Amino acid sequence: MSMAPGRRDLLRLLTAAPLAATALGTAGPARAATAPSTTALSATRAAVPAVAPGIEKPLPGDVFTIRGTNAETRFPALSHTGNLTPASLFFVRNHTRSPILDENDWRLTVWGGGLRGGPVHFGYGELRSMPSVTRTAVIECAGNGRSLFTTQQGEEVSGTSWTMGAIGAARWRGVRLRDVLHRAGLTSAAVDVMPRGLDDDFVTGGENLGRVRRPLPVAKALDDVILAYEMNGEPLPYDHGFPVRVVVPAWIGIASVKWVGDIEVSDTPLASPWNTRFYRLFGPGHPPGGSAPLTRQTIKSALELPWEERVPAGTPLRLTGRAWSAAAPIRRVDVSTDGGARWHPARLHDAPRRHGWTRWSAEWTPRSAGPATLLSRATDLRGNVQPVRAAHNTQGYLFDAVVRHPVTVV
Ligand SMILES: Nc1nc2c(c(=O)[nH]1)N[C@H]1C(S)=C(S)[C@@H](COP(=O)(O)O)O[C@H]1N2
Ligand SMILES: [Mo]
Repeated sequence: MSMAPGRRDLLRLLTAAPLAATALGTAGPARAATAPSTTALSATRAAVPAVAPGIEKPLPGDVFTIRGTNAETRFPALSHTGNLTPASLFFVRNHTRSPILDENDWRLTVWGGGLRGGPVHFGYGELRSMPSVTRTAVIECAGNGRSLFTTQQGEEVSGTSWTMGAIGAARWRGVRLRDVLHRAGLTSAAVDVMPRGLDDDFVTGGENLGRVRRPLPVAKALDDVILAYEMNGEPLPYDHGFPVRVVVPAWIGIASVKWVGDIEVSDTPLASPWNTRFYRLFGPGHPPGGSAPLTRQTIKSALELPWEERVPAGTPLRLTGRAWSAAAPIRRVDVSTDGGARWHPARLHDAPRRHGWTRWSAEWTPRSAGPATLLSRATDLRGNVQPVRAAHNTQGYLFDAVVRHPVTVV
């Protein structure tokens, strides 16, 4: 089912010639040799394209911070965007590298003991001809905000040092996973389904964990999950799962498997390293074997302002940002410009909505020169409010605390 490496590299050359250099493991002359600083955001930054091994799309330095095989969206870059994140600004989280697949060679195999028979195959054209749905959903990494466990709470965590930009919102079009499962002969005995990506095996610490895959309970699979082939009205870009990815609304990003090649449907519970070792809460305060596998994302808000921005005293400033919650639409956002002593309601620019984010703004005239700390605190319609502190866990998942954003008034 997967293509031989030679063929894949050839396709890569043919379809993405100017960007193929990283895929072949050589430094291409057209690409910058060094990535920009991966430290805190800074107001002065050249728009130098950076290189992340295995990412196909351009990664301008004023839009992305490269973190290993991943690219984080700089929050200030979102201030020019609306409710949807253009694919060119959407963060990329790759365990290995983006495979370049050909939709004509691609097919989806659905198999396992939870089906009447099988395996059953679906071609790209076949999926495209099935009834489609379009829905807005954010994809947000479970580790979004992870670095703040350390910088804000003084706690040690492992994993990619995201700030707040491992998130994007898009309009996804595709078929309901439910329809595909029913066509494949789903039985009432099925308990878990496990989509698996066609990207390379993930090798960590010398151990091969196989291809990215994570079980999904049948109840969620039959609810609102889609097999998406379009993002914001265009075919999926290579980096975001072309030709087809899973989109699991409200759940942590790992559930939304990119480049899906097969889906196991099982009548017994399934396991993979992505629901046993990773994506549970470990550490003091959590059960010895870790919490239950993580499902839903949490609540957050962030300013579209460079970290440690210098702002002039006496000049009115419009602070803008975004807030989002996987549990319910955002009801309010409060802002403090004095380190959390006094709070004022921000103005919301989007009607309360499920599965998207809410833009907000607040006016501020900085008074006295010196360091200041800006905070925003989101509340959703279920009454979830961002706490002062996020619950520590060794892998730094589900950071939800109010972010303390440093600026200097000059
Ligand atoms: N096949 C495959 N699917 C994957 C991943 C991956 O590395 N391989 N990364 C996951 C993780 S951890 C996240 S957060 C999201 C990121 O989606 P994006 O790169 O489109 O933003 O994809 C998920 N799906
Ligand atoms: Mo992730």
